[in-house]
Amino acid sequence: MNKYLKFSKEVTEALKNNLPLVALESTIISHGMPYPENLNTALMCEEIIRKNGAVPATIAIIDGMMCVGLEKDELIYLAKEKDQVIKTSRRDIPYIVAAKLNGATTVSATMYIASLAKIKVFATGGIGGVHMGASETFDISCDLEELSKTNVAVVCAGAKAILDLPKTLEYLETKGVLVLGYKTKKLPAFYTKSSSLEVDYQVDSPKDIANIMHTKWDLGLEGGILITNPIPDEYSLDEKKMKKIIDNAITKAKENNIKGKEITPFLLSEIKDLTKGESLKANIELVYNNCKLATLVAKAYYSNDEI
Ligand code: PSU
Ligand code: MN
Repeated sequence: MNKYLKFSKEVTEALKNNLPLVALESTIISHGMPYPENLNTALMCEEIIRKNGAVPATIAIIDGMMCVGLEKDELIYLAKEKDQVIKTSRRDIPYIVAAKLNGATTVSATMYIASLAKIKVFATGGIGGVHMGASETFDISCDLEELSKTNVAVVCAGAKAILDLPKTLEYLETKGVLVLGYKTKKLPAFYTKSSSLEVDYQVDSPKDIANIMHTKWDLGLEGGILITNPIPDEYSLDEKKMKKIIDNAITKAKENNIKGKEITPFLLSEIKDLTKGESLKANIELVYNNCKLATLVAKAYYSNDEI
């Protein structure tokens, strides 16, 4: 057992009894949403997973331990003390662990830690990707690299519309990452349920997704699978209106010289203000929707395992 890993009681029990687990990230708690919505969302995500028959494993680094499954006081800490919690991607892990610091894990770090714990399914909001202007800035999220090498299926609502979506899809293709659309052929764009871009394949049931996962890893094809799940119709925001707002937020980020890991949290918070909280509501709902699908996929994957 990895000496830097720590499992919660609930996750320990689940691993012992071979129950389906769903990983959750923590950057979305500390750096993706304001308090108290972040805490309520984190708790509700766990509840949705339990209610639908799997066990939630929220992942973060606390006092240098890579925690798989968090206690309520740890969630409260991540939600409230965001200034003391470092946004942690793959490259940050050794520093945060060695210095015994606290880290909220992004998609890349969460995938990596989930894979150490043998968790195969992970629910999030949107993955990081190729940023607008990347040909100049080189800003490409390491989430995409992680997807190419770590064996975890990630359920998301597509890539955030703050990103360059065509380039993000091209990058995923280069890296051999399979992109599936749940009940859709169009790539969902986070706040909006679709975009003009197409995913590789449409899949219509959790069982089909689980079969593809088993097949990929049985074949020895390393890496993750991206399952894109559109935001439910009733919460989907208007594409044209969002484009304007996102453009304004990106302009403001440039004017303020926001760079590197600060960009995504800055844009999310700007967009929330510009939409008077509408984007936050959409963000919360799409995460819930992803938790539900991830749970069904985890159940299908584990039941297939036993055959
Ligand atoms: N999706 C959200 N909210 C978030 C993020 C994604 O709805 O806060 C976070 C994820 O943790 C993702 C990270 O891995 O943003 C990407 O950051 P960057 O663009 O700096 O790689
Ligand atoms: Mn970046």
